[in-house]
Amino acid sequence: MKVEDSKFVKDFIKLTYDAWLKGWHERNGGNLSYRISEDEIKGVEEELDQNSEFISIGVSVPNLANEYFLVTGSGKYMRNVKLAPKANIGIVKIDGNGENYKKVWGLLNGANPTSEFPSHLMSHSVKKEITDGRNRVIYHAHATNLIALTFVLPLDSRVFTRELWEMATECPVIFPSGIGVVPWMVPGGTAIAKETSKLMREFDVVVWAHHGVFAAGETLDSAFGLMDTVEKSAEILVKVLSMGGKRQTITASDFRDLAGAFHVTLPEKFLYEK
Ligand code: 2HA
Ligand code: ZN
Repeated sequence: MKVEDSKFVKDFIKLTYDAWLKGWHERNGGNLSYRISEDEIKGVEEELDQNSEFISIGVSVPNLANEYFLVTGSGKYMRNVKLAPKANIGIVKIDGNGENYKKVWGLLNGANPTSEFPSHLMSHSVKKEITDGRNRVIYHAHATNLIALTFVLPLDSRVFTRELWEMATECPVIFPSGIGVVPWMVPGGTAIAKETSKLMREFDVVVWAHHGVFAAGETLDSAFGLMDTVEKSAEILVKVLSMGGKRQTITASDFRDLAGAFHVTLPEKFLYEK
């Protein structure tokens, strides 16, 4: 099968365009990676070029050895992926040590994987380990309202989680483990990759202060849906704060009732009395 005809590539492209329409991907902002399954890669094997050079990743991810990833290109625009997939996204293969990658499809004209590839791969590494391989997607967006909140709320996971849970009843059910927060750091490097992947042990959503958000998911739909839910909740909070703040809200004891009814575990550290 042609790479561009396979379902995982079509689903990946759909996410990039939906996300552009959301307004989260100005210029080359944001990036996406998908860990391809063995069956999916077998289906497109004939179109892969295994002869390219290995390039250093900059981080070590031994449990991703020999895995294939579909990834957006560095400097590429989400809005252009749909128009010219082969120039804007590509498939890379990790080497047997988890320290180098090579391009096997796409990323035409010398393009490289996203500048945030270290953060993507270190987060994939953690998520693969703790979900028994079920997690396949890491998605970074410049979600407007979440970024705005990082200028106003304390940069504390307990506060972000609790405030965003309060903004829509379904939130604690969609992200019961809460939201991690990384203080401002230089993007694109290994330090922010380490910090993000550490938080990915506990959370599926990690906010980068004054920059954006990382979301993890088993499918492209679930990662996008998670980003969409968290950003919607942030939008409501921005509106509420702009209207002078809450007059009433969902209480800690309401959340305990919700947890019982929906069979989710909500960590008590987020249900503090205010
Ligand atoms: O891809 O979003 O964080 C550009 C970025 C860097
Ligand atoms: Zn970014």
